[in-house]
Amino acid sequence: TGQATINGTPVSFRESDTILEAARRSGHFIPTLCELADIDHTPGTCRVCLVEITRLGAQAPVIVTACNTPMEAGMTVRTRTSQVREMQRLQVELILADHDQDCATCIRHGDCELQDVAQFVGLRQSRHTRPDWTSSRPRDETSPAMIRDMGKCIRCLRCVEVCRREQGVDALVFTGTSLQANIGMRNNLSQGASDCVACGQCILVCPTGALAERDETETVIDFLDDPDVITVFQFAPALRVGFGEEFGLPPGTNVEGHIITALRTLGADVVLDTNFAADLVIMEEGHELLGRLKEGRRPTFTSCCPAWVNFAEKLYPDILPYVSSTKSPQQCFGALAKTYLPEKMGLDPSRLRVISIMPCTAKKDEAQRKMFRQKGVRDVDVVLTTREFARLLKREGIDLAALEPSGFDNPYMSEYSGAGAIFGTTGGVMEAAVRTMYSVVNGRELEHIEVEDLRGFESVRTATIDLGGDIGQVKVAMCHGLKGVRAMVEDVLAGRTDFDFIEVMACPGGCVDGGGHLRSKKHYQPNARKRRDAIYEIDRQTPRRQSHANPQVQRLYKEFLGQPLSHLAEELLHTHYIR
Ligand code: HC0
Ligand code: SF4
Repeated sequence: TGQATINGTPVSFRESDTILEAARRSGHFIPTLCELADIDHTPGTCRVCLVEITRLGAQAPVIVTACNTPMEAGMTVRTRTSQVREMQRLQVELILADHDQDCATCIRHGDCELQDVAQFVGLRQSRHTRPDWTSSRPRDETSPAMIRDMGKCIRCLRCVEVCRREQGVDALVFTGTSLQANIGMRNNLSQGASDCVACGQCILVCPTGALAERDETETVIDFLDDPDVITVFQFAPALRVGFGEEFGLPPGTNVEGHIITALRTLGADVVLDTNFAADLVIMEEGHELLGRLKEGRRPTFTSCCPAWVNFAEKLYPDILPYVSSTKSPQQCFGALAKTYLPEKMGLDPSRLRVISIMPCTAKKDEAQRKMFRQKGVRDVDVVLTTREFARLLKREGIDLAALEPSGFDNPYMSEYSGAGAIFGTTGGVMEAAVRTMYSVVNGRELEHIEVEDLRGFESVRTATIDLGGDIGQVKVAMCHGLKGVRAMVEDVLAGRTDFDFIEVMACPGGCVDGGGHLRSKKHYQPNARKRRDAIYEIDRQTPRRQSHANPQVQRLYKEFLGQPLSHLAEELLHTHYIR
């Protein structure tokens, strides 16, 4: 509610607006390295958002940082004067002087916000780089999922903000001063030993190559290249609705068919779907839950999100007895891919390598757990995040958008129901479970299978569902984002709740906004709504919408497992988490 001018154009602004906010809304770009839309950043940290302002009645202009200077009526703002550009260049030079500039080998090569800003301000020479630059800041490789390369860190503090305020884990801290200033793990621990749960949310906001997944694309190329190896690929429910963005397709485009073609182009031997295993998990977890309800054991927490399992193990081990014993879809898939699949297809299991593509960093960690091995052999051999898969395609010269989509052709582990598809968004596992449990209890299908009460974006949502029969009403909750999860766990441990079933996804939004998904340079969580709408659209388009109606799941039980919770099912598809 005021008037000012930016670059000679009149703009109106709201009372609380900073110069950055008003400029952005009126289409004037100002570079930022610490600020990122929708996170609560520490203003004035990177100091590249410099602008020239002349206040009403002032004699001369001054240079200020746009992110923490409020708009004033009658103010004149200029973002591109030669003095502004000169000062921004100096600022970027100073950041670069204390930054590992081995850009050609960096995981962010060609996709780095620091490079973008250096180009924007017109920096052509970096005068302060010493040829013998070595960082006193460590490279931490102790997490199975991620690498922290602190020589590349510019101390923008976005990661600290996200870990603390969005996730409530608070594993990251600012340490030291001056040239020793650094982002470290709390209590000076290594990442592996720290409270970090490998959710990867900090990676999504890092502007440089300082935080990244552990890159395993080389291993996948080795497998593809080895004539003795049979590669079996699975990809996650949420991958297909977020991956097209990297190749210029509109957010929310379903690129399932493109991904299948891309994998075949790479030379994959067998292309299958994690959605199939999501249906299977509903069969196992649904029956497990009904059993627990009859015994009066409550609540049961879902177990398919590995960052949540890490969180429970590290921070709230007392909650572990309440976590479902059913393995995640990724791990159920792996266990069957090394037993059922080779039996059916006549393959030598020792030659199989299972490769997952997941929008998740913690899935790397999950796949390495000792409990998810049979006779020492991993059920899932390697996990690529969405970002690594994009990198792999680019390395191999494959443009996803130019491919002709194709379909699955495997009769054992590729078909899925709408219930399996919606696992990729918060509330999806719950909705899928309700559809199947209702049918088990009543012997008929739920009339309105789209359960609106379970859909939404609030970090904790609750509902009461009538399952009928001898079960009756159940109270359910869905939490996403670890901050809400922490509050829920504390309530449960203190006996303040009466929930029967609680779905947990560590990442705010669920897998559609997973910490292994593509990064956006504009927002912390880009396109969440569109990805999620696309997932619900897949559900609507799928001929069968309940997990128990999946013909390949029915076949698996008939020809291999027997029934849900059978001895073999327990052996392959269940685990337990130890305090
Ligand atoms: Fe998810 Fe999953 S839904 S965790 O969010 O349950 O990553 O997409 O693959 O395993 O299915 C991620 C997504 C999966 C698993 C499934 C679950
Ligand atoms: Fe925090 Fe998650 Fe990053 Fe670990 S991975 S430091 S828990 S945001």
